[in-house]
Amino acid sequence: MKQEKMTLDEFRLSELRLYPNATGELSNLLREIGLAAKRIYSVISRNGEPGISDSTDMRNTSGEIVKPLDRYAHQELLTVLKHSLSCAGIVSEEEENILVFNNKGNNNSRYVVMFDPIDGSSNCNNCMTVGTIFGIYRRCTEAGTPCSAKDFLQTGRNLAAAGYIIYGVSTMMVYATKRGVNGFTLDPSIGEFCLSHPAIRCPEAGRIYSVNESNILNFGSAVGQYIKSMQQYNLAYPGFFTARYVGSMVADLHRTLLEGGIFLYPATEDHQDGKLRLMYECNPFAFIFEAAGGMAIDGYREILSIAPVNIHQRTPLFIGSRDMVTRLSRFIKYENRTGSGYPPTCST
Ligand code: AHM
Ligand code: MG
Repeated sequence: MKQEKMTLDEFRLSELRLYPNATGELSNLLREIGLAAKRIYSVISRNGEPGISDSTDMRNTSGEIVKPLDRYAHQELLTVLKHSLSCAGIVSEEEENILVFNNKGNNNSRYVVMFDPIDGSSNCNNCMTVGTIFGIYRRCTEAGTPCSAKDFLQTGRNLAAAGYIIYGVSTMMVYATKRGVNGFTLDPSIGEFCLSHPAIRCPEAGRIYSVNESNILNFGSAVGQYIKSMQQYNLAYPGFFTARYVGSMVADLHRTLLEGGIFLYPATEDHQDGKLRLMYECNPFAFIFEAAGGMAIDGYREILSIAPVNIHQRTPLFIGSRDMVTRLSRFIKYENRTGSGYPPTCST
């Protein structure tokens, strides 16, 4: 008889048995995030839910377009996390300030959660892949009190868990703890995420680069030279490197995690900090990639070592297979040392 795959809950229970003192709060959080994801998936898969696709777009405090689906997903995550009593407060891309769940039950929780409810939402209307990204911190303030900014403004290194949900051809939840990275595919027939990708490792070597190449002339010369060096390599070895860019970070990074490669979102002349957000986009992915053997830097430092000062701050991001990120960082170091671009024909 065919062996049924373990559900997310069964998997968490099997992990909990290894830690007799664990409270199960982290497992509750993952279950609740999974529940919100199923509700979001249900709306996305119907693509045309009245009041979601029809409403007018708004703008957030950074002037970016907020789609009705962004608001819906934000509200679903907020509600499940508040009800779960395992979360003391949240930070969301869609909310300017920290939301403190200041009541007795939530104050007793040891965790806070940061999330981007729908990443890549500009792709929604085109039926393309989008995702949800989350990071979970253990509080540094005392349980029993309301959480505060201190609990959120921790380096990514302190994350207890981080993950994403990808709403694509199938819907998957991938999450990492320091123990490793596991992927669960939603089985709509039973409404459960089931273990489909155990112990994910990011291939050490990659051949796919993922970048919005239309901006290449605005990137620093090291990043531009790095990209050109791969194109020149292809003159001698056609097809060795290839480019893929969905424009939905969750989709581009899911592929990079499973197949290897590098994803680049550099600074440009007019956006010195890049576009992507440190706390709920870059840190969660940096944590996942490191747990899977990959690497994530801002060009100079490991993403996970950046001390945050603002919950919505941005950072350049270079992330993926260790060999590709390491090679890019050599281009950047060379440029810093000499003030000129790395000779693209230089051996790695
Ligand atoms: P969002 O959170 O507002 O959707 O923005 C983040 C998205 C990422 O998913 C994606 O990698 C990037 O923006 C694409 O930006 P660009 O269009 O500049 O290439
Ligand atoms: Mg985003």
